Amino acid sequence: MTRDVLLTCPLDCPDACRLKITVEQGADGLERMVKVTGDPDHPITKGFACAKTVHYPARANHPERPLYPLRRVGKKTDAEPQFERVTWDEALDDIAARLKALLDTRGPQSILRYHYAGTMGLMEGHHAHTLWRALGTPELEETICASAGTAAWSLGYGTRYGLPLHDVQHAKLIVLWGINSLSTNSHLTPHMTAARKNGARIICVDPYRNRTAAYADQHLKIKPGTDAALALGIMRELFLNGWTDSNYIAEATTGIEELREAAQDWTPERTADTTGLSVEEVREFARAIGTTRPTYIRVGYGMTRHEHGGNNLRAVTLLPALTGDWRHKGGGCALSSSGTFKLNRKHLGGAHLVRPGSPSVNMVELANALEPAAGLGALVVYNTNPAVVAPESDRVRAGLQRDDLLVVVLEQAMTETARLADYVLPATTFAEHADLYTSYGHHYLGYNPATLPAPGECRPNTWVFQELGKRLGMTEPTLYWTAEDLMTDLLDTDHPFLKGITPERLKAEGSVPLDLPADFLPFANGAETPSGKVQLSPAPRHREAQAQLNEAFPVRLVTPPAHHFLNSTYGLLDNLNRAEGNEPQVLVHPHDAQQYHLQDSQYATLQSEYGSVQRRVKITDATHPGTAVLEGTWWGLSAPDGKSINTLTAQTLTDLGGGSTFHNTRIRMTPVIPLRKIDGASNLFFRTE
Ligand SMILES: Nc1nc2c(c(=O)[nH]1)N[C@H]1C(S)=C(S)[C@@H](COP(=O)(O)OP(=O)(O)OC[C@H]3O[C@@H](n4cnc5c(=O)[nH]c(N)nc54)[C@H](O)[C@@H]3O)O[C@H]1N2
Ligand SMILES: Nc1nc2c(c(=O)[nH]1)N[C@H]1C(S)=C(S)[C@@H](COP(=O)(O)OP(=O)(O)OC[C@H]3O[C@@H](n4cnc5c(=O)[nH]c(N)nc54)[C@H](O)[C@@H]3O)O[C@H]1N2
Ligand code: SF4
Ligand SMILES: [Mo]
Repeated sequence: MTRDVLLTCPLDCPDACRLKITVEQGADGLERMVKVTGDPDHPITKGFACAKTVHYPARANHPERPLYPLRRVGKKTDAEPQFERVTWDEALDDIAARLKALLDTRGPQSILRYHYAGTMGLMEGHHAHTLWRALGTPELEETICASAGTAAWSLGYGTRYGLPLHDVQHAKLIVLWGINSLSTNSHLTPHMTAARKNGARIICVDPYRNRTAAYADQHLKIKPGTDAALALGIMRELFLNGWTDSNYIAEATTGIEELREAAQDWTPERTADTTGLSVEEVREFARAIGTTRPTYIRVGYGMTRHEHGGNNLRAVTLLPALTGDWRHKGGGCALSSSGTFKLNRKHLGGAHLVRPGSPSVNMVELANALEPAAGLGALVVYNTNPAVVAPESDRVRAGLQRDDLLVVVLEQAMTETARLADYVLPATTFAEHADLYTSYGHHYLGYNPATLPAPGECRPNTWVFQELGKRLGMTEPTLYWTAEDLMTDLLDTDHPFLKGITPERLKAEGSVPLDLPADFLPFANGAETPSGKVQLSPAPRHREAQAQLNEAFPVRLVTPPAHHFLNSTYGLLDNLNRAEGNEPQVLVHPHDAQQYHLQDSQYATLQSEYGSVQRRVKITDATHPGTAVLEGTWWGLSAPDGKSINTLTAQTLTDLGGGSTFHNTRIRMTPVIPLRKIDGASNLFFRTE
């Protein structure tokens, strides 16, 4: 017997799709999900789910999914971890006692919560932090993804607003700048295709020919980390040719003279030299932006994952403030639509409990935080997989393996982080718990009831933290809220964007559009900044990376998302690993292959300042000389050497927002000769030439 249910996708993706999920009753009488597609009636989802989430049932029903609380019995350094099943009471009593001992002897600063956006749910992703804030443990600076972009955007524009997706069809020029949208924002594609039918041209600015570059009419293959130079070069042409909107600049911006001055030295020749583009490409790109209204620029986070990523994004996103595109329906720029969700966040995640001046840890610097000298006694991980996704993986793993550190991991999968835990606590999926969802790509608020029974003894994060809270004597009422309590509080606001959205309506309709003005042109007359204007000062600058390429590390490695993965969420599914080529591959330009003696399909050692990995080489002119690309944060278990690509990446922080710099890594590549291969084993043995 099957039935269909509609639920919002919880994953860290701008599309926040409304999914049509077929559930079937098993022999045990319990319902499970068996098929996922998109809700055909949802205006954004339009009936399709992406190439990855159609496989969600395989991860929800995975034979290795943890279904019961597990306690480590073997050593953390064992190659195959060993756990024993324990009851929830045993696990929670012991964890609570150990946290209590730490609180009493070493204080709250000895305990760190570590999480990210494995679920975007406001309950299980955000409100789950309440216990830790009530206890006064250090704040976690959530910097691994969006913080450089957010900081850069907020300097210029204040709030993150994006235009409604259905307005994109009005654009006559679409620029996809540092975003592989066909993979990472796939529900934008129908709107771009509609615009193209209306005569729009599509240009992609990216260091390599990804799916999006292939879809675009033109690909500008920029050198990584040089976007500010390109944007300043375009600005110079805009000023010189009178392609600026002087009314908009006068009425809606401040700081124009400073920006004009910053741009004035960026001649097409200098811009071309810095960015690796031709003079002609620079001129033509500037002309296209300067003379096409409306121009819609969709920026991704790619350009922010560099040392000067904040300046890069700031420079690019200020272009529509010069052309006045913000006044044209379908024009302007989009990074995220998060700011549109004007919820009452006063109590979300215990925000009201944060103590002024409380210590904080930047999540990018986890490797440092796990050093014994940093004083942590316990790490509680949920909604993230740091053994794979955080920089300097070798040190992160060594830290997680410390015998004197209590590591508790709440998980839906036996990730490499879970495999290093003292306790693995089985977590529910989005179909098994109630939650609310905003979106960073559109304007619909979503609600999912708990729809399927939790398999085994899986529990929501908030349930686990409430149980720990009780054992620790915590009386903070918001800690014990249900998703419904939270929803009622979040919707307790008079903001016009939320007019008419009540908990009852959200529960009845499941996905509800915000009440935005029919013509939503959020920056047409200024911005939500201290001056009320779009702030062009301080003018963005181009700066060379400190981690400059040199003889020892002559190649820049970029590690963007893979089409069939969602960060590391689907890394356990063999079919999706196969769809990505079975194992991670490094894309190398023929010129570099020749220079470093690499052969197609053979292995190379990739060495950075922080570690080394071995990867199969794919020679392709998709990238350019001096830039190598490796798509996807694969599980180390799927790599020939068992290591994550983040073995190579640095904890270096961005210029603005203290963000991650995953696309900034300098490496050298040397060939490897396989000594012996054991069939079926994940470890191959290699000798480096
Ligand atoms: N299929 C899929 N979808 C995803 C994800 C996934 O893993 N897989 N992850 C989700 C998450 S968490 C996020 S944050 C988003 C991220 O989605 P995006 O914003 O698309 O991803 P980025 O890593 O920011 O990289 C985007 C592009 O920027 C390019 N890039 C790198 N450096 C530079 C540069 O200096 N300048 C320019 N112009 N481009 C550069 C990369 O080559 C890449 O093609 O996607 C979400 N959606
Ligand atoms: N080299 C390199 N590294 C990167 C990136 C890159 O582009 N290159 N991208 C970075 C970016 S943008 C991001 S956002 C991070 C993302 O990295 P992560 O935050 O680690 O995201 P995922 O890898 O998707 O892992 C999320 C985990 O949360 C778990 N989870 C999901 N829902 C729940 C729940 O309800 N409860 C519990 N307890 N667990 C749940 C999932 O099972 C999954 O294992 O990776 C970063 N790392
Ligand atoms: S991962 Fe993104 S595109 Fe895929 S179903 Fe979820 S929200 Fe939609
Ligand atoms: Mo992200």
